[in-house]
Amino acid sequence: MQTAIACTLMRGGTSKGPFFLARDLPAERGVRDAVLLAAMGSPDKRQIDGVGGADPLTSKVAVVGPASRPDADVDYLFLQVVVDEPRVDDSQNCGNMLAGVGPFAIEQGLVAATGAVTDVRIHMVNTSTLAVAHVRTPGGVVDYDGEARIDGVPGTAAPIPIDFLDVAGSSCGALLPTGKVRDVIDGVAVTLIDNGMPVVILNVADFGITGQESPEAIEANAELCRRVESIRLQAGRMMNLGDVTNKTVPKMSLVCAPAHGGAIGTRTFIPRRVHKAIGVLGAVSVATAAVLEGSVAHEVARVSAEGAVRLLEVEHPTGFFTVEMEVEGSGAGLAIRRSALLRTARKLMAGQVFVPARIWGGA
Ligand code: NQM
Repeated sequence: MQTAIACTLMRGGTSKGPFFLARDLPAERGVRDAVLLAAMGSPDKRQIDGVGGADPLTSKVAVVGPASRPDADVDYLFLQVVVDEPRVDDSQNCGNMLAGVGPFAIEQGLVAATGAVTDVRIHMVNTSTLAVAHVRTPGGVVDYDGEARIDGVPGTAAPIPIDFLDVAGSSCGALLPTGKVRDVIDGVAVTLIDNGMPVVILNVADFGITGQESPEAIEANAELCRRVESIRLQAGRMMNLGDVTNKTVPKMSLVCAPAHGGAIGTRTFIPRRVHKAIGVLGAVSVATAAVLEGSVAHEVARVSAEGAVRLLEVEHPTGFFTVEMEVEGSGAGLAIRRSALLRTARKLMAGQVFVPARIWGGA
C-alpha cells in the first residue's frame, strides 16, 4: 500500500524540488521527515527510489501554508533532504526555492492575484524573516514565460524580483556574530557573516588555489576539504550555531579577485559539496562582506565605495549573481537597509508523490 501526497515539482532559481501545502504533510516532525526521505529516495547517493535529483541543489523541499504572522501572506519552510544520509535539515533558508513560492501560493489559492504583478509577502519560517516576491500575473494567471536570464539556468523566463527586508543576523543573531569583521581560525583569516545565510569568507590564497578551479577539482582536493571543514566546525560555534557537524550551515565561501569583470570571485562549499553556482542568500552575505571594509572579502573585491545603493556582480563557477544592496555606515557599523535580486521559476509537474503507507497512512 502507498500513500499519495499532492505536490508540485518546481524549479526555483538554480534549484529544483517538490512543493507541498503544509496541510498535506504530517504535522509531526519525525513522521514528516520520514515521509520526505521516502519521497526523495534518501539516503542513497543516486536517490533512485525517489524523486530527488541526487545533488544537494535538487534534493530540496518547500512547504507552503497560510501565514502565521500578520505582515505576511504565506509561510514558507525550506527543508534540505540530505542525499546520502537519513537526515532532513531545517537549519538554513533557501533563496532559490523561495522563487517558486510566490507562483505556487497564487496557483494554490493562498494568495489572490492582484493585477499585472502580484506582490507575495513570504514569511521565511527557517529564519523568521520576510521576503517580498513580485510575480507576473497578467489576467490573474501566473506567467512563467519571459525575458529574464539567470546564470545556471538555460534560456529565459519571467523575472521574479525578490526583496529581502530584514535578513541581517537572521540565523546568527547579528550581521557579524563575533562583533568583528575579521577573526582567525587554524591560522587562517576569516570573516564570519550572516546577511540571510551564515557564511565563512576565506581567501583562496590561503588554500593554494586560484579560485578559477571547477567545483569537481576543488572537491577532489582532500587536504583543502579537510582544512575547510575544520574551520567550519569551529566557526559554527563562534557564529552561535552550536555544533554544526550535522548542519548545512555555515557555508564556506573561498573568495578571490574578480577575473570576469565582476566584483568578487567565489567557490562555495554548501557545506561539503561545492556549489555549481552560489546560493541566493549565500551571495547576499558574500556581497555584503565585499563592501565591508576590513573583511577578507573586501581586500580582494573590486567595489565602488560610493552611494547607498550598490550593485554587486558575484562571480561563481557558472557565471554571475547580481545583488542589489542599500547600505548605511561602514566597517563593523555597516547596516543593510535592503537586499534585492532577480530569480526565475517554472512549474514543471503537478500531481502526487507516493510513499509506502507503513511510513505514513495519510491525513
Ligand atoms: O543561499 C544552496 C541554493 C542554495 C541555498 C546552498 C540558497 C541560498 O543554491 O539562499 O539558495 O547554499 O545550500 O539553492
